[in-house]
Amino acid sequence: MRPIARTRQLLTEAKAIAVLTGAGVSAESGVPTFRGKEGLWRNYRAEQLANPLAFEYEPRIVWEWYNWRRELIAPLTPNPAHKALATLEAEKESFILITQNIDGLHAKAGSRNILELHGNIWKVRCTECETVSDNTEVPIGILPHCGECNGLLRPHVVWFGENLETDILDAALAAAEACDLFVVIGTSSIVQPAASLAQRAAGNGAKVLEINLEATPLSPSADLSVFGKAGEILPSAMP
Ligand code: BV8
Ligand code: ZN
Repeated sequence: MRPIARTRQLLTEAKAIAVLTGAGVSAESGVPTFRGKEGLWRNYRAEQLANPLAFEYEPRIVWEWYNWRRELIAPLTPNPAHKALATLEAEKESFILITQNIDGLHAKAGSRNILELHGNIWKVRCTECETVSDNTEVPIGILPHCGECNGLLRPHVVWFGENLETDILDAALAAAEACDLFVVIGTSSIVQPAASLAQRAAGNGAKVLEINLEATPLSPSADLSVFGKAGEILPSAMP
């Protein structure tokens, strides 16, 4: 059976769907991916800036990077892949969207049941009193401070070497175990623990469907890998 028809069959037959998305699902909206050539900023790699030590020693550079990303992302809109996932959620009795992305485009597209594994670029957290608040300023002041205690604010995202929020990770693990179809879209399946969710689902009897521009370490074990643009494949494979 042709890959798109097989994809449609899997999405139709599944009772409980869990989806994991990565930067590739926002690529067609204009958001640069991490490991693509445009993933560089002033010759830094994401791993060099998205880490607590960089923020401790160079908070100004880290905030400049996030500011650059906020200014780039603010005018962007959801693409057909985001919209197809919001439609699928409305149609399926059980659906959960787990995303590694921090751009907020899934919510903008109308998705509701979302787990943001790595946080959200439009939220900030006080490094002193831990208060989390929405902050959609574009541009944001380079060293923003807390209105409550004047502590230095940081992006409310998970950096390399930092643990994910326990309740969010637990919910993602539970979703992977409970689903009968786990769909992995637009991720290089390298970053842990997100990259282990598909195996967790397969270990509990779920089928694994991958939609990605290129092969990844997940591809050999997936039940089906469909290679191409998520914004083209998903809308054409809707139930
Ligand atoms: C943790 C938020 C426990 C910030 C991100 C050594 C020391 C310390 C840690 C580690 C270590 N070795 C391993 C680790 C663990 C580490 C890790 O996994 N490292 C990797 C690099 C090996 N993980 C962690 O540190 C995690 N925490 O493990 O805690 C711990 C504690 C202490 C010490 C050890 C362990 C925290 C990970 C979260 C990091 N934060 N982002 C920010 O965004 O600023 S990760 C970042 O990568 C983004 O969230 C991104 O989503 C994520 C994954 O990248 P992808 O989404 O997959 O993007 P990528 O560009 O890679 O791929 C895009 C794909 O899409 C490509 O395949 C492309 O072909 C495809 N594509 C492109 N266009 C399209 C498309 N597909 C379809 N359609 C298209 N149009
Ligand atoms: Zn504070």
